[in-house]
Amino acid sequence: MSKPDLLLVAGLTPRVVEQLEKDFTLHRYCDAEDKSAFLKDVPAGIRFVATGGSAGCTREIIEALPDLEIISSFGVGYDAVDVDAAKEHDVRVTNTPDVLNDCVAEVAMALMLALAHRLPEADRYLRDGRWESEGSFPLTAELTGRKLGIIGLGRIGKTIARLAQAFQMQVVYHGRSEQPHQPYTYYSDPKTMARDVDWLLVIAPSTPETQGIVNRDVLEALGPEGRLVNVARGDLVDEEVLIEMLSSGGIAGAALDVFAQEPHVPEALRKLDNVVLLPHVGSATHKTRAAMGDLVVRNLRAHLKGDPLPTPVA
Ligand code: 8YV
Repeated sequence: MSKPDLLLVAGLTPRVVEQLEKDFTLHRYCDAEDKSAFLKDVPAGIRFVATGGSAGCTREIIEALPDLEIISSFGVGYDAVDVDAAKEHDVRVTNTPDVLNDCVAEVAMALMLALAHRLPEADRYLRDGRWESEGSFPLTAELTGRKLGIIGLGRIGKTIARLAQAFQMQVVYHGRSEQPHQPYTYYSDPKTMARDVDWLLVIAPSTPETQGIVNRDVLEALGPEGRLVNVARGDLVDEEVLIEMLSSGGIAGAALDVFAQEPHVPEALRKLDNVVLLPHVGSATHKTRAAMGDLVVRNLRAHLKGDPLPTPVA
């Protein structure tokens, strides 16, 4: 029996591709130079799409595949999938939640530690021979006893909160609504929370409601002693205002894993000393990426067999 056709919208890991090839015939939209021409030429009757990262699974793609049944997306955030178009056409969408919680939470803590103790700068100081020529590195700050405000107390947010508590940080949060049975104080307004915390950490999904949530008002409320961490999506923070505030001392620093126009990171941000910048590596360990990839495949195979989907999006 011939294998069903699958459109590969994003270039996924070799491990995922290898597994998919066992059950599907892959059509590599991700590698096509002329995307529209490629879409016109794909075989009729494609029911499966695999995608991920920032590669958009757009309305154009969804509507070009009238028999499409499922989009399996690599990553917990599925903002690059046009979910409205999928819904309209009865296409199911899956993502890869939970398996990345610990990894992203570790990276969030690593970013906070790196920024507080100025670790990348201290490393450069030593390598540049300045310890020998200029003496001790300047004194820094620590996390212990500080107050952390989390925007987005979802699965990853809760994991970060638990790690932060181990550092004796006081955790508070903002989200769409107050969650019952959480030990952390809830703020309905991000600006009020920003005023009250030392660290503001963003780990909410990118939706029309959260885009630009960290705006000038919130950053001004965070203030000259406050630090921002973003491990969610670049579009939750007004990047231009952030650069302005970091440059003028309006806030003390920022640690960022995500940016507005990835992989482009503004030169003005790269020049600053009071930032720690990572190339979107929150989930980028062998173990976590393998688990995420396996979930992409499990969702597609479940759909193929008519079994319940392991991780459909709400
Ligand atoms: C990945 C992510 O880096 O899960 C997410 O939403 O942003 C990250 O884990 C992303 O999916 C890239 O493939």
